[in-house]
Amino acid sequence: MLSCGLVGMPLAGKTTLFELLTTAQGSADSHTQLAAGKRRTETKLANVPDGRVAHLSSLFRPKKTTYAQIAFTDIPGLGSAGGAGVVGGAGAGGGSGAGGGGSRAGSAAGRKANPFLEGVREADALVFVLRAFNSGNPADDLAELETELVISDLDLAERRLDKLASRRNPTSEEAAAKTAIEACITLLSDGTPLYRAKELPKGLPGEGSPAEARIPFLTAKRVIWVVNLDEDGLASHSYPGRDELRRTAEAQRIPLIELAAELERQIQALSEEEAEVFRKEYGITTSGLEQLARAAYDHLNLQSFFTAGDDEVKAWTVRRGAGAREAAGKIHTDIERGFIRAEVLPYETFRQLAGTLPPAPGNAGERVITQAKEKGLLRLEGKDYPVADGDIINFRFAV
Ligand SMILES: Nc1nc2c(ncn2[C@@H]2O[C@H](COP(=O)(O)OP(=O)(O)OP(=O)(O)O)[C@@H](O)[C@H]2O)c(=O)[nH]1
Ligand SMILES: [Mg+2]
Repeated sequence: MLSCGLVGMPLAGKTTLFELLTTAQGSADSHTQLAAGKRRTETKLANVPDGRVAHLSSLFRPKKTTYAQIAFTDIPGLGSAGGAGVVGGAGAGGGSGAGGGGSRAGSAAGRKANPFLEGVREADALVFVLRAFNSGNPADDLAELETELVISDLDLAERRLDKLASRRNPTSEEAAAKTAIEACITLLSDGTPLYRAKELPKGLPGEGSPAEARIPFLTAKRVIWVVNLDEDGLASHSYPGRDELRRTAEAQRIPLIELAAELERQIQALSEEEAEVFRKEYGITTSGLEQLARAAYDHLNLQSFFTAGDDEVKAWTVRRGAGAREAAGKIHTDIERGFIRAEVLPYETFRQLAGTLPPAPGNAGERVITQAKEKGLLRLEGKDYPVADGDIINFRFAV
């Protein structure tokens, strides 16, 4: 499952956004008071909103409907409130704000004990929460956040470099890695987080390398920028440095989302009718969760395919470019191993067909599939068929 870590300066609205993303509309605890300055790392799952799943479910009327999920983690602890200088300095990890962690002379121990870096490390993607309310300037938050992560990566790069430099007879991979790490250090020393570089230096131990050879750079993770606005900012579409931030985001292909977490959270607690009125008033057409989920899927090259039947309608997540057999493996290794064929119907075709069907008894979803079969629209695909976003798939397999 895709995991996204929320990071930001103190009081940027991380916890507010976290609650917004992970609390279903109208649910009982949507009024819970935020624990101010909460330092604990917390993870909760959110359903990825998808109108296609809802539609399929309304026709198949299955016993169970399962949306794709994203795990969001509220990662506190960056900056003065949660432990100043979490990276670098001797007090790495503890910081006075954390409430007396004892002495941490050895920086290695500090690194281990640092919940902020630990949280960042575990996330697939990072959501930078940048404060634009109360006269905050998101660009300042961004700069501070990036500096912290860059310092941590520099430290990591230098340690790896030392290790490699001590090799007597380096392999060609090790020699290439050394050059690549040096290039990373040049970028990082310049203050450039690796996700902002046009491409990563060639030669870094990648997917094919053993886990211990890979270098878990924090700034190489995919990043999404969220500018957290107040009502006025949302209404006027303005905040300090907006034009430049948007230009940068576009040039570097970084998803930029502007939302008002606190306002959306208040709206979330209302009844659906009331909420609709307020959303209209503020021009909120897409919820924060939907915006973030879309950006994350896009940015991480992920897509959804569906399985649909009497028992369950379910959205599955698979990387773009994955073949049918790999997609089958998401469901069960048996289906992957015994893969014979995939019966594929794109959701769009399903939707159009469903629109032409007169009412009749029986499972409406199944009737659409039968129609598609009769019209020759249901395709039979082999194991290498590249799955497309929105494919409704029935796998034929034998074990
Ligand atoms: N006006 C406005 N206030 C907000 C917004 N988001 C959060 N706040 C307020 O800002 C304060 C801090 O919000 P939190 O969500 O606790 O911020 P945080 O980043 O989790 O803070 P720490 O965990 O203490 O670093 C709270 O009083 C929120 O109500 C927003 O979009 N607009
Ligand atoms: Mg918080």
